[in-house]
Order: sequence, then C-alpha cells, then structure tokens
Amino acid sequence: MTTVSMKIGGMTCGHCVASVKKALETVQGAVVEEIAVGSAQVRYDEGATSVGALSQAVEDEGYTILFTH
Ligand SMILES: [Cu+2]
Repeated sequence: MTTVSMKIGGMTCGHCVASVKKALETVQGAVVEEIAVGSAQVRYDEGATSVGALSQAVEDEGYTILFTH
C-alpha cells in the first residue's frame, strides 16, 4: 500500500468533501485516510489502482487536481 496526498481545486463546502470522498472510495483498492476542503490523503494498493486513476475519479466529479505528492 502507498499513500498519496492530493491538493484539489473547486472544493468549497461539506458537499464537495462528501462528493470527493465518495468518488475516491469507489476506486477499487483505495482507502480515504483524510479528507478536507481542498485536500485528500488516500492509501491505495498499487496493484489495483494508480494516482492517475484516483485523480481521474476526482476530476470526473468536476474538481481539479492541483498537484499530488
Ligand atoms: Cu461544496
């Protein structure tokens, strides 16, 4: 398992937090460890998913990945 921190644009409120959390949790192999307005920390199985797939799930909800590390 690996952890990635994401800075996310477009999140403004608790609804956004819930939407991003749900989007990340639907990615197989991903566990949301921390989430707040503008950021998320996700632990994930490298054999099941990738930072690219996690980022795509967030962007599909209408938010922007500013950077990951
Ligand atoms: Cu919101």
